[in-house]
Amino acid sequence: MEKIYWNKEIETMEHEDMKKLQSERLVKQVRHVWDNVPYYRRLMEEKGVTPDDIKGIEDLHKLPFLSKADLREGYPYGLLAVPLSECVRIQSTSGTTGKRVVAFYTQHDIDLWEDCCARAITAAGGTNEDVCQVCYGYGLFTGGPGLNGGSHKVGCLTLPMSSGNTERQIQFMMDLKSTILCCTPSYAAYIGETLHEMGYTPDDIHLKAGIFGAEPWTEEMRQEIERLLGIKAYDIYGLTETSGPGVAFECEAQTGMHINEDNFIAEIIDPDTGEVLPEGSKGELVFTSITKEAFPLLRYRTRDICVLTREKCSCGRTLVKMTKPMGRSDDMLIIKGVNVFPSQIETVLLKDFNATPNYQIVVDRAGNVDTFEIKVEISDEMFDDTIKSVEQLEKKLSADIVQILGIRAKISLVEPKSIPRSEGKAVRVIDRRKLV
Ligand code: DLL
Repeated sequence: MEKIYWNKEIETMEHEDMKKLQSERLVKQVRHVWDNVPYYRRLMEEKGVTPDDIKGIEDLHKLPFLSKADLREGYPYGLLAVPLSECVRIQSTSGTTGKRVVAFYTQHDIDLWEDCCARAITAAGGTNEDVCQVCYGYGLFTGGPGLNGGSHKVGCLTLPMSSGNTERQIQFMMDLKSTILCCTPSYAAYIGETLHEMGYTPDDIHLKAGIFGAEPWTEEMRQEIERLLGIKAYDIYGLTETSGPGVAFECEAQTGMHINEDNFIAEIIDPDTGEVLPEGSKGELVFTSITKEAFPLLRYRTRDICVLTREKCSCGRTLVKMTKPMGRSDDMLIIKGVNVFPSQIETVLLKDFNATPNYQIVVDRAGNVDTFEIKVEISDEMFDDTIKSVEQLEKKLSADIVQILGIRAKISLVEPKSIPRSEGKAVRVIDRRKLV
């Protein structure tokens, strides 16, 4: 029989038992950071909490939050909780918005992380019969190393491709009969596009599933990738700070991602007040890592906005599910004084195009006034259409943007293939104002 869980006991554990396990681990973890990380001890003292106050998960809310700013302040060794001699690896964020965050791992931490990724691969139907092509970046980025490790654990034949050289990716995919593809959703779409351009169809490849994450993607994009590659596309979530991909993963139901609660306690808070919100509310996701040794995080504010649900899942897993992140509390652009989330723009594009086209939001400043442009790539068919119909589309998009955002954007419909494709995370927003 096909194996559908990597760790059945954990993945289908009764919620009450899971809470007990989390409580035990939390108590131990709090003691560990108090004893070994002066930075944490100071934060806890400032909040008037000691390890004796934390008797279980019900006391979690007493602990201080940790943010990216703390990690930057502590850079590079300030939050390390074990001697360097016990660490075997670092990984790091791309550092596009400031100083890099460096995360440390003991061998035990690597094992747990790879185990989380193995759960994701198994949930996507992966077994030791599979050929798993990993096209996330390798190196400091966690995508490649994480899925690579998970794929080894499952026993798949692993192709450590990293990203780039798309035609070669497709050649390998055909020659080695890859069955599982791991990369960012934007790169998956690009691989699909290239496959068709090379004159092939999904019947020419052997892929059955893809595990895509590291950036926001919509249901429509899922359908598009599934169509282009003839696969089932599964979401995977994680962040460098909490180890990397595999904090949460999607199952066959494809209705949100199960959080690996034996390793991470999830909370949803109001991003403005820090208040913990009841289950089912939309808010900022906060994680406490209860099994990591080298770089444990207590109540780490991810800035990702989502909803948690405990509704029964058809796959049988009892692990809480998170929705796709709906934006980031720090992703918000303020253009001409108006709050704008890139996801709002994507919603308009979806409606007017029936699929998410390639697009880029460009914000700049002329004198003291913000300029706001949305570049949208049109398809080959539309490019051949009359100028009049293109103008009509431009007008419609412009009107819909005003309706949703309340401000006007310059809409530029651009030629097919003129917006650079991404082999890693797609760059959707170019805010030139920050460079000044
Ligand atoms: O992106 C880890 C990862 C690698 C996840 C491969 C999945 C697959 P960072 O570079 O530190 O780590 O970026 C973390 O990316 O806070 C989210 O905002 C975003 N993100 C990650 N996964 C998803 C997803 C990796 N499935 C940040 N959907 C997170 C939406 C995601 N956003």
